[in-house]
Amino acid sequence: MTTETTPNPSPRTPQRLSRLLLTGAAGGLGTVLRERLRGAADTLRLSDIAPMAPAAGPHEEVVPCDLADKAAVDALVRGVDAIVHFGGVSVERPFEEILEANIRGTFHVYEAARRHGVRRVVFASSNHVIGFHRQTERLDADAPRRPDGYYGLSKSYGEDLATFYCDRYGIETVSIRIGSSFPEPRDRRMMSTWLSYRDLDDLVRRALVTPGVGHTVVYGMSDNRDVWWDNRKASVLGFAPQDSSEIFRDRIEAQPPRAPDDPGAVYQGGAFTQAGPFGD
Ligand code: NAI
Ligand code: 15L
Repeated sequence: MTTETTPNPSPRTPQRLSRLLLTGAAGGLGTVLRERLRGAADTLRLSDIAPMAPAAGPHEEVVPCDLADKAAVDALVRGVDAIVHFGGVSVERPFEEILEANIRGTFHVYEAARRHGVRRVVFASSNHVIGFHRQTERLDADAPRRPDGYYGLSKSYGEDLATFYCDRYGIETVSIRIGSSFPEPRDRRMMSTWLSYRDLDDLVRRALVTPGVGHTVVYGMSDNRDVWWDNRKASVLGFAPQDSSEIFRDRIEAQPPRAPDDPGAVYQGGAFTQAGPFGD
């Protein structure tokens, strides 16, 4: 169910937003988007539980918030037109940590969106929603999910929240199943999963303004040579990545080869499939 229609279609998202909320703004991708989304809205509201540097500049406001705090998230969302939800635990961790930041946190974001009439969310989902699929498989957005840990499960739940809030309240979401978004790929697996910052920026902007997305799931990857994911079901976004991991191939292939049974060579989610258990 990629592009689900909603019984109560939302009004078109305006091309220029008055106030845009970015959660996770102090993180790796938040820092990138803070810079790149400048100008996408009159005011960018930046939020994180971690300290933000630099402090708010022109057309920015900083609102510290723990996503696990429902009342605080409600106040955070008041007055915004759209939400780019990138905050949360971004790696595999014990369930209790994931529960607070990602599961409760994303629920709080959608509840606040409902209460304050926000019509559009861009959700940082992850390839770890489908991480236990093998690298020999080709997946589109309707492929069965195979989360590779508590983290992947939390992103899968986030996608389900997006579907529910679309069907029930007409809040539209683009869930971006981000592959690996770093300055450059770090290993052979990331040659397939890499998403450049330029392509991430383009995808987030499209996700914010494309009308009629319902709940669309899109894989966040650049135009890499060997990919596992098919984005045709997200064609409404018109996303055509500009970058490719190919320019890094020589450097990556100079790394020692992986054993054939190394999870990084077997599963789409790579080493995440082997994280934990925690606290035994
Ligand atoms: P990151 O870990 O650098 O940033 C996440 C931010 O969320 C951090 O600044 C952290 O302080 C904040 N955060 C954590 N718990 C919080 C809480 N309870 N309340 C408020 N803020 C909280 O991660 P990164 O790489 O910037 O990823 C951003 C988003 O994109 C995450 O949701 C991650 O799961 C997702 N993603 C990233 C990928 C990547 O390749 N970088 C791949 C797939 C998904
Ligand atoms: C993710 O979901 C993580 O947030 C990021 O740190 C990377 O590990 C990425 O997936 C990946 O799979 O490479």
